[in-house]
Amino acid sequence: MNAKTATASKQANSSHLPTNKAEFKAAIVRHLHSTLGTDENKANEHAWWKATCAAIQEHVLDGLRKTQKTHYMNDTRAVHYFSAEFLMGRLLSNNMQNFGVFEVARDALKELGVELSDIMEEEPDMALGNGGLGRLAACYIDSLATLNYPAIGYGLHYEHGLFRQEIQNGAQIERPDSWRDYGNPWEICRPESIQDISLYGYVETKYGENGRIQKEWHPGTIVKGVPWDIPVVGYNGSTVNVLRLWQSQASNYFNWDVFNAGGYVDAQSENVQAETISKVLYPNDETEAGKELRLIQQYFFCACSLKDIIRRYKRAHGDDWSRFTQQVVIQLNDTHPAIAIPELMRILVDRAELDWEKAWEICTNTFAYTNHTLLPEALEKWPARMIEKILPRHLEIIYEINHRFMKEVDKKWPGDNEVKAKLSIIEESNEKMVRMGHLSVVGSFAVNGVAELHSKLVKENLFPEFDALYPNKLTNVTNGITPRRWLKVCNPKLSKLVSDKVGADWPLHLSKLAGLEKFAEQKTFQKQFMQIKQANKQALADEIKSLTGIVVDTNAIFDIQIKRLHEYKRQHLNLLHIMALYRRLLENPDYDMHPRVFIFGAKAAPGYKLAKDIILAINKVADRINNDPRVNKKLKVVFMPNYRVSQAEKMIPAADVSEQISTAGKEASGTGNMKLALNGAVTIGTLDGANVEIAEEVGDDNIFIFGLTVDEVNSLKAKGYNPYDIYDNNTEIKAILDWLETDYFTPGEPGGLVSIKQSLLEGGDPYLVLADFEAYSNAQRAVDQAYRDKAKWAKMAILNTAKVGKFTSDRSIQDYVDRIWKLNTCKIS
Ligand code: Z15
Repeated sequence: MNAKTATASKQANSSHLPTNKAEFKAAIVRHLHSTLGTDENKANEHAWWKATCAAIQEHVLDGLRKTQKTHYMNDTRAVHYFSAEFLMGRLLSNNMQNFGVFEVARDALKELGVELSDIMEEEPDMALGNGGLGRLAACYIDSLATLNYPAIGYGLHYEHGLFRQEIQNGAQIERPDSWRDYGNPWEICRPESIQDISLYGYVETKYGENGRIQKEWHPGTIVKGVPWDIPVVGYNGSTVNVLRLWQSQASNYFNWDVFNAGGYVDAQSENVQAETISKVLYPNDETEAGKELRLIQQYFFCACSLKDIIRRYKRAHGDDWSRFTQQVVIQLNDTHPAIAIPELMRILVDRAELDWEKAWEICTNTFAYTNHTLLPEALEKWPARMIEKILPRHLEIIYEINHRFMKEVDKKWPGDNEVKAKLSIIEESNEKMVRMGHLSVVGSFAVNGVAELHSKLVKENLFPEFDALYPNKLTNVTNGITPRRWLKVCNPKLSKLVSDKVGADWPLHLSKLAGLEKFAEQKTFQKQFMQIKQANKQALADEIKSLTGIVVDTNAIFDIQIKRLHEYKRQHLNLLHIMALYRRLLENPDYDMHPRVFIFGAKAAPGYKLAKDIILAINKVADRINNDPRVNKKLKVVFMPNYRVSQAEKMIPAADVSEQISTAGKEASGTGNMKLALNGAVTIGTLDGANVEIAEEVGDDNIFIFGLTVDEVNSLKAKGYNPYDIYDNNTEIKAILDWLETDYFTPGEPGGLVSIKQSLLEGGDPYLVLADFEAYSNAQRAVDQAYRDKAKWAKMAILNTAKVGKFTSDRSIQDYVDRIWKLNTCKIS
């Protein structure tokens, strides 16, 4: 670069942010020296990674400062996205792309002798979530920043995110995740915004002037909430919002009374208790744990966040609550933050001394609630006694909310005690339970499901009476994914090809992908598209080799199922079909099939026995097949250990086939289905969740739909489903299930995999695996046939990429804004 250009770029950029290659080189070296205390010769890859992050962070902090100032000056209405999980993954490549400095920073590093793709591997995933729900929250805050909406994400600063998975002898072993062990270069601690949070204790009833009853909560413990801000950078945009995560800390470093009495160790243990709150993410996806610590986590982050919101509101509006609902909307990501509803009531009634009616009006115009599941085991209920112990005042408030709600129900259905029992926030079982879903519906102004089918089932099956009582409260917002991370960043080759064809602004206007349709049958384009797929498959094959030692053929169909391990997602249906193919190949070495590699990635909740058994079974079957030269040329099975966001980014671009095979009615939406289709994988799937809408978009010719529909599932269950009828009459299914009981896959350990057979027979096959097996097997045959016709397959793959523009999370966010949040965009100056 010549001196003239350097001066020009400095002038254009008064704060001297690195923008060109020379400036990036200088900034990275400067950070090596003065942030990391090392130099170009001594620095290892970790140091280079950190120095690069620090150089990018200069842009981040500049954008953050401008955004916060602009939002403050304009007194903007903002959405506050409350979520127990944010599954962010890595941030470096995303932040570089979003500032448009990816190439220049990569070239700068190259001249310093450093490969960007190598140092990116140094970044630990920020895995503060389990699966779809947490990743959805991450996509949504990305889109909010990209679309220039004022928004804050609020959650927990877990010291340990989702466990790291190791596979030993085929079984899952959980190891602690320590994402911050060597420091996180993105987060900023904000001690000036620490909050005190009360827990336990008792409620005192006082009688004020003119007989007004006053309640005062005398807490038993106070813990500190320390906020950490993670900047959230919008694409091409100027907005940098924040994700604010709360860390718990003992409110006094020493309990001086105990300390002075000589109890130094006891005084320390007080600290541990408070600090336990944000220690670890609960690893259960879709199972409510019922543990005291989990409820405390939920309350802790909600109480911190509400105090934070109210402090900010009061700074602008003082004690005048009349404009609160104009400025603040709070989205509850599932019921995990539902305790925020009685907490806001407590603040308004006990602290601000508003009338109940006024407070309730504010509350019910502040909250909106997203339901993510119909599975009964995922619907949170808390024992009233547990709430009473931890949050005595909140239980009183919940009872009062319910009392008034029951009067409303009585008005609508006079004297109907059955409907009251059904709708009550309190379940009058042996042990009284608080139904957090009911509390959320009653306390919110909008309730949404996450895909058309799911929202319909929420209305018709989960909350039908609520829909009658509150017309128009229940609605749908179909999920989405950010095309920045899930195409632009993870699949650079395809991104470039797409940009060449439809223009470079598709990451902001994903429906422009439709411009690819006209090339779907063009030979040269098909060739380019499939060559990229082939290169991505080669990269994944290398990754598979290095992680598992398994060698796979990139001419084989790469068939991928990646998601949490759960019976309803039916990884075992996939496995049974793999065993069927294995059997067919053994019986007939000429069995006609295109070579296929079945690839899995999945974590099981540590306490979910059958899920762990399915992981074991996949690995044991994989071992046997991969080492059987009789079938090796046609069939391989890979279980990728430690599936996580950064692993997904490597797997998704390489997929030919996307497995979306849940029992109809069970998967609320799914989002991996969208990511895979966007990257040109063809779906084999049931009519469940967002698969239905994907099928609508891509058309029946470009997807393999099979299996029972929701209605068929219901009528089969109603007439009485008996899996033995299938087992007894289908020789292939019988042979496969019996195979599991032998020691064929578990040498020396007969019956090592029998629990799967048992769940499908004695267990009653609750997710209808056997009922859907034949349809699945036939659909797989159709996949096999289609793949052999290269031109046909290329066309299908291209049309998948072309037709899934609907599923950008920008569209989801715009739907939330239009239907629920009513925000205005705010351009950053
Ligand atoms: C979770 O990941 C999902 C639902 C839940 O109730 C919990 Cl606790 C965790 C998933 C759904 O299973 C999936 O279908 C959906 O796409 C995702 O939430 C995001 O809405």
